[in-house]
Amino acid sequence: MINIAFIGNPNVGKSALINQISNASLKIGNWAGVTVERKEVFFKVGNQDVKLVDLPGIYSLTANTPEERVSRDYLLEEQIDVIINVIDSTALEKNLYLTAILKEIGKPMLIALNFMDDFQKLGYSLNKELFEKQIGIDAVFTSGKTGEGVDKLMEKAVGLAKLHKEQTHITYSLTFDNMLENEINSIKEKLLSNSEYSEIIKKYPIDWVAIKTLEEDFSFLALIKTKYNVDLRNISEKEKLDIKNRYDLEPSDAIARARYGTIRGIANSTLKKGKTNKFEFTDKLDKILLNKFFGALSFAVIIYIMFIIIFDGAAPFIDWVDGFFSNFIIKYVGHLIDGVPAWLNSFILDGILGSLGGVLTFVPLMMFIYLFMSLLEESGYMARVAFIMNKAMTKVGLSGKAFIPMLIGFGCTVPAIYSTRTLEDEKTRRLTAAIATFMSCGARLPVYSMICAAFFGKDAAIVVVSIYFIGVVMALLGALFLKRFKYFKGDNTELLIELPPYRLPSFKVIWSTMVTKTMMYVRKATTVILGILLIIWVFTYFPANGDVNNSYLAKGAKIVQPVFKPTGFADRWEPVASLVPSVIAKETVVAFFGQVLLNSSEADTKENIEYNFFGDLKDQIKGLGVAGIDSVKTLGNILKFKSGTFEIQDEEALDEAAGGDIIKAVRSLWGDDSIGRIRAYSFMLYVLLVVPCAVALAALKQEFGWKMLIFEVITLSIVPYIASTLFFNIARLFI
Ligand SMILES: Nc1nc2c(ncn2[C@@H]2O[C@H](COP(=O)(O)OP(=O)(O)OP(=O)(O)O)[C@@H](O)[C@H]2O)c(=O)[nH]1
Ligand SMILES: [Mg+2]
Repeated sequence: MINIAFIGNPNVGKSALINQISNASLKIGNWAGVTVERKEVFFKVGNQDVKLVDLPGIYSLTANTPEERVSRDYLLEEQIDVIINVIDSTALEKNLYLTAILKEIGKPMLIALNFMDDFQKLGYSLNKELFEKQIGIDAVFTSGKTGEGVDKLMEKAVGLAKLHKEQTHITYSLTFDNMLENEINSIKEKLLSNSEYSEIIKKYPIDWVAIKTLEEDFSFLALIKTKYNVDLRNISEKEKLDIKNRYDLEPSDAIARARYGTIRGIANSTLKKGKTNKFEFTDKLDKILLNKFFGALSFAVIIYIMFIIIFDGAAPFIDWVDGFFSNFIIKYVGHLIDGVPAWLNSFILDGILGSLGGVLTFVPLMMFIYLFMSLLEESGYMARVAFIMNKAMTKVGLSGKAFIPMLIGFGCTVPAIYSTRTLEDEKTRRLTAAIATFMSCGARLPVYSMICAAFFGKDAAIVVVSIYFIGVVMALLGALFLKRFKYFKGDNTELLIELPPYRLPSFKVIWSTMVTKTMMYVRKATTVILGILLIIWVFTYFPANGDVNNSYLAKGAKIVQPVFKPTGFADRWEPVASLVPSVIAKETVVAFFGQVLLNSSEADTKENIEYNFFGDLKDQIKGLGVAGIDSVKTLGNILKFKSGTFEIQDEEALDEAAGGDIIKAVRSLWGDDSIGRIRAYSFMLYVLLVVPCAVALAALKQEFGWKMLIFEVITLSIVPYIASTLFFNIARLFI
């Protein structure tokens, strides 16, 4: 097995390259800090097994944030056969600084000159032979977008690994000036002459150790102290003094300057830039999108359009899947198993198919969300959002950078929690993770969609947006509040964020991101969620043989029901019961309603059903086509500033609609209640603010420990209760 580590500055396409090489689906995005943890991909080059290791982007090996520490620790501590140093070839000079540092750690190394497509488009050219000679490392032009060059890159990497198989370190010529080199050599002699140091220089390349003592690299020296019980701090006193006297600079600055000098020399003699300015288009667009006034306005418009397209675009497909399940699959499976015992009939139709139908109905919605998240991420707008939100975020004691995890939270809370690793300060990270749970995650959206379609008809989109908005407001208020506590009050860091150039997202990337994430949703639906719901089914079927209202679950829920009464949604036991499985995954709420409320209602009308399998199949396919056309048609609504989400206006239309079974069933909860809408809204509010799913809790525990986990579970049990109760009791005064 050959171990290949991908190292480079943030946003240079490390993850994209690995995806191209191995068909993996690592997360990529056009901003700095997408990858925050180590990811390994196993692959074969010819018949050679290789391990590709994706790491967070870094600018140097001085680690300030947890994500940077991941890369640094991996580089220093793990057995790496080859480093592939990925470089944005359109920003060569800036990227080579890290290359210079990487040479010091003495591992076989290759350079991937990535972004070759942009490089060519901009009319740049590089004298590659001379470049390789001067830097002392082989380079291969690659593109993480088209995949060009990746085969050659891998071939070379494997060759290089085999060539240096037996060596622990290789020595590159480090091109500092004579004076610095002499000082480094003098420290090296000391390291060699004393046996106390022999273990250290066996593990770490001697050049690296010498340079680190000069630079007074705190974390490295501390590491040596704990690992070998050797204090290297004083070994280079004389040399440091010499350097200070000679350059009038701190040794670390003198070394940095020397590295820059060498790099500039290499870039000047080998690279020719084209006439076009890389940032021309970006600068123009940013004049509007980052403008003080238009920036916020365009952000609002973009988010608005995004939501409209998500809801309206997905609605016809949701209807179709719903109909496909109830009018086709359940119908024919029911027909097929006609005559089996009643409990088995219920197990298959309600337990399995009812639950699956419930979650899978919302697959189209998920696809649309993932599509838009990926567009936001790939275009380069994500980093801008941090910039635009900076002012608002500063008011609550955070920087705009903390808004990125929050925005990621709209997709899923789990990556949102991990992405706080890009923030410098531990307390700020805690605070950001704590409030990111208020950002409504994708799994909650089906719950709102279902409830809104059932109770809010035409106003569905605006109602859902209001829920999201409340989530954001709660997050900001939460920050204001939590900041008072020492546990959460971090340093108020300045916004230091790199704005990447805007890029036209590649269709392939967007598509495959959407497919990968949708498949993950489907897998979750057909495994974990289905499993939970089968257990739930047992409790809904027994002991009353299918009479849900007298089932164990109903009895249990009725016991706690009074506690939830003030929230308004607990006049029915079903919503209360649905909260139990939702702790594991939020999607279970919809599946639960599908299972409990639908509950083989067709049983008694069976005689009148006509069975014509191929005819029905044809209708279903036709229906899908119609859904596609309807979905495209909704695009017109954006221009008209009008939303037509789930346009089911009256009972009659509802009955005529092809699908809508689940929605109809949910309607039966409070459809006739004059304050039904308030109850429904209160329920959504509760789902928004309640404790996140089990996976997110595990992530919180892993990143921040038990204390944080307990804190979150307690507050997120109290907050939604209070919010729903307040809302319900105030809102009903106005009805
Ligand atoms: N045009 C073009 N775009 C690329 C290329 N390689 C990557 N990209 C895009 O550049 C952006 C950054 O790619 P990532 O793979 O996420 O970068 P990374 O180096 O892993 O970034 P971090 O994980 O943040 O350190 C994404 O939007 C990619 O689609 C390339 O060769 N050409
Ligand atoms: Mg990455």
